[in-house]
Amino acid sequence: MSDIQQANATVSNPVLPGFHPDPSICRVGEDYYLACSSFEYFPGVPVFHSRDLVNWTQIGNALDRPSQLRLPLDKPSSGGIYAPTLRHHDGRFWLIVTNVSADGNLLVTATDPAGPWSDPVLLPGVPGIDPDLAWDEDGTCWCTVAGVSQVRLDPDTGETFEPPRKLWSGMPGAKAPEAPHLYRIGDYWYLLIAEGGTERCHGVSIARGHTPGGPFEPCPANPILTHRGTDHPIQNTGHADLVQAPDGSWWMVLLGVRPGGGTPGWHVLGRETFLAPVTWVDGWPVVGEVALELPAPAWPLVPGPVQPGRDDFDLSELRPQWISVRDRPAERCTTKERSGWLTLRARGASLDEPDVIFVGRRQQHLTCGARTRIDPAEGRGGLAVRLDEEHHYEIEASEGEVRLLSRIGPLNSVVASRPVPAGPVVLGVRVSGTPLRDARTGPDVLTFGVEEPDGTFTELGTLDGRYLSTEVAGGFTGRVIGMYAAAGTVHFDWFDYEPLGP
Ligand code: 6LW
Repeated sequence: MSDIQQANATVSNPVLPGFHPDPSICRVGEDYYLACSSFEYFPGVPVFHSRDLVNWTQIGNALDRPSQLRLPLDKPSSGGIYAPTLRHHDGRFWLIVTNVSADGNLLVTATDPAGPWSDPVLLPGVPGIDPDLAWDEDGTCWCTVAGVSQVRLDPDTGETFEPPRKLWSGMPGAKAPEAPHLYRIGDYWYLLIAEGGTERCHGVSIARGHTPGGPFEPCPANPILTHRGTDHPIQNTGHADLVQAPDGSWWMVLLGVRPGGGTPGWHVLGRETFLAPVTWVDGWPVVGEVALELPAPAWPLVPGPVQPGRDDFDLSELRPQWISVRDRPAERCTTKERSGWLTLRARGASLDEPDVIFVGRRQQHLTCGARTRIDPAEGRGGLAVRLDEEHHYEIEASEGEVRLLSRIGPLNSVVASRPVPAGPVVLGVRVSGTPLRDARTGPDVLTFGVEEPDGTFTELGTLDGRYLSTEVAGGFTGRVIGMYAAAGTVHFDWFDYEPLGP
């Protein structure tokens, strides 16, 4: 690319679309690594790699063994894993995170961020959520958590050296001072936090001091980032982390949402990871616009490997983007039983159950399609769009019949059904935008159907997408589209995901 082309080029935000909240980033040489929250899903804490801050490839999940990630069945969705901090120190990657459903704060390490990551060191002396790790010049490790408070700890053993001590906590009276990250930059220690809560009032503020424990002087321009009270297409901006590029420029990764429809606006993809440029004025960071299109960075872009739209299930292990609800027992979920197929063996009897056998991937685009070819000869299962146990739509096949099912809060419905010939059948869902009719127009619609042998798509029904949004369902996640078993054993030949827009 010539310099002129590069100067005029833009790149798209979010850089990690779909349910990828609470991003934490670090750089090692020319390589960037980023980790996100994962809540009730197993494996947990997706880890990504990039060479340019724009193109990200998932290289693994930090918590991918049951010994690292306990997600008990009696703990609700949107529990589990909250807000990691990822750092590189002393030749190792360090990831500190909270499991609100089981173990509290814990720390894992790896020499290769693609894994394997260690078994967890538990941190009973670290209170609360959103733990951060920072090391000072003499090697002391400082752990700062939401609230905002701080303890010194030994990251190898998890031992803490004092009771938590309260620090600067943002604007007095503001809700939810959280997501602290502490950095040594130039002459100061900077304490970056989120405040206002992860909803429409979310924002980012910063303070600085001469020692990692403060006292801290707040930035006169706080909040340094917020979209509260604006009609910006990206809302809820907050929970940020800073990184410096090799050329000396600074960048912020943060979470935001893209609400759709009328009032109050519904976001369906969860909280996504956005990128923004940062400059420094008078020793304070100034955040550039968090826009859907950003001026491209000043270096050549390095797209990662092309992600195939179709998974043929021809590998012995599932690719890292596939996630399950709470656990994934090998005897119930395997590509080793029928070559080139994913086999799911039912446990929970439907997606209403916390122990449903489900394998899905994040919906990453506002408009998209997904299809799968299922063989239901020995059971019943299908293709689902899941927000949580109480909010999901699915098209379900059993031998000779296909049904469209919806669960919205306490209401379960069979929306439609039709006979199908015996044998494997292709199930599909298309997510489309809706023209704004009036203030009550929802964000999108989901059309489910069956693909005929000649490739035509026969619709079974279209459902309003608002019921699979965070504003309706609550919680911290976003839509996940995938395959599940409801009875007996079902086999899936392939799964296609196709973006149809941003
Ligand atoms: C996370 C907190 C937040 O712990 O939401 O937006 C919580 N920020 O920092 C769950 O993601």
